Amino acid sequence: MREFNFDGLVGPTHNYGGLAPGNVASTINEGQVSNPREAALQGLAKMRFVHGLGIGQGVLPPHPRPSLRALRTLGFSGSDEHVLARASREAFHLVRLASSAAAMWTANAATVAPAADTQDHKLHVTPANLQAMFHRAIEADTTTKVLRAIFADTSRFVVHDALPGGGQFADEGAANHTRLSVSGRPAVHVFAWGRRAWGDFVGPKKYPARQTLEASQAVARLHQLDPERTLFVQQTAEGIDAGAFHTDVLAVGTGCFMMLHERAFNDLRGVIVRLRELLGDRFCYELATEDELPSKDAVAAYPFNSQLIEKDDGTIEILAPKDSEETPRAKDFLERVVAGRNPVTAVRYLDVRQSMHNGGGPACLRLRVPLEPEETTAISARVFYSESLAAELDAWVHKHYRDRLTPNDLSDPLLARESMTALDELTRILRLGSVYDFQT
Ligand code: SUG
Repeated sequence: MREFNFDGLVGPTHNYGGLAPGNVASTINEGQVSNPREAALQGLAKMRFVHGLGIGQGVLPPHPRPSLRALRTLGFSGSDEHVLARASREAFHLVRLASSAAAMWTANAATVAPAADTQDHKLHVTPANLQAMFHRAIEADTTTKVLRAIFADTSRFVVHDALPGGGQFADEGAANHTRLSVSGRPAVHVFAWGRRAWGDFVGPKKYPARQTLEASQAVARLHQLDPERTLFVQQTAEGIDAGAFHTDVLAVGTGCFMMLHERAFNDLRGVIVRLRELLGDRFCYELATEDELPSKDAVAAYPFNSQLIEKDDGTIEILAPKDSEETPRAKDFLERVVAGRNPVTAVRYLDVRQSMHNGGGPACLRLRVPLEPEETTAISARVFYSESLAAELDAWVHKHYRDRLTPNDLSDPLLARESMTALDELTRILRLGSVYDFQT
């Protein structure tokens, strides 16, 4: 089995809408001028880098934005130009919501369980409903279509419907899920949640908790995971209130290793003890205390939103955002991890600043999909990274993307048209067929 990181290509409307309360970067950077071309190229550079390390790399396409379909469902009608003009005049904030390129953070696209872990030995994927926020909830339909176009072989893959609506089943996908494994033992799945729909809990006071326990439990059931090896842990209220809206802001894990902040989970000691029981002594972790690395710095610099790159020899390299290199406490922590008794041998820093300014680091930008060799060959869409695909995507970005976008530009009907033209062409490059509403 080999893990593929499916990165989201940043869309042509990438902008700073200030749309996500509880996501500090999104709030701070509201209204800034964005550079969609640079954002997309930073994403492609990350894919090239990871692929160069010998790691499986895939790509997921952006969604049509502004979503004229979303605006139509809200009562704006007529031609595309009419819809956009009237919505801009009467309810510009809805245009902003319908224009977010947030589908780029594919850690929120879905939760995945590899065939090795499921009862029916198929790979299970549940697209996230992203109920917590409108600008993200509109992703689920297209995500489902795209994932079904890629994981089309129903003898091997099950792409479920997103969980049904209602805030009780709010699901944010893999950003709240970690799969851990050591050779010789079945894997363990850790699902984290921020609130529960039924039953008491102590939640955050300042910012919203997005994922519900009930959603996590439903995904685990759909994926036919072994209940004995599935943990449901609560994100701390303090962590969410510090800006850790998803678990992957304060914790990351792969194989036998986890790197986490003490404000990641409630009952942290209990969680560690249970992981040791299930995974044995080879499980190891590095923990940052609030003293060593204040959660404020962790949220600003995203050291836990690193990708952990597992090499064939079992060693791990940390792929951290450049912002962590520039934040002394975050950098010191990462260097301590490299020096520690664990499989980590190096940290490398990457510039994904366009994404970071909206609260999305390296780990947010990718969906992990562990695939068997036969599963890889069963996928006919051209979504696996190669130098020739990268060169085409690079040229495609240069051809279609603007290098400057202000909030007011979102009302420009030409931008909507450019975005549709670009995405239509992209589905041909990626051999996805028709997956967008404007194509049907
Ligand atoms: O849902 N930002 C995204 C960032 C998602 C990061 N993903 C993970 N942690 N896995 C969010 O908060 C901001 C959009 C704006 O403000 O324009 C936004 O939606």
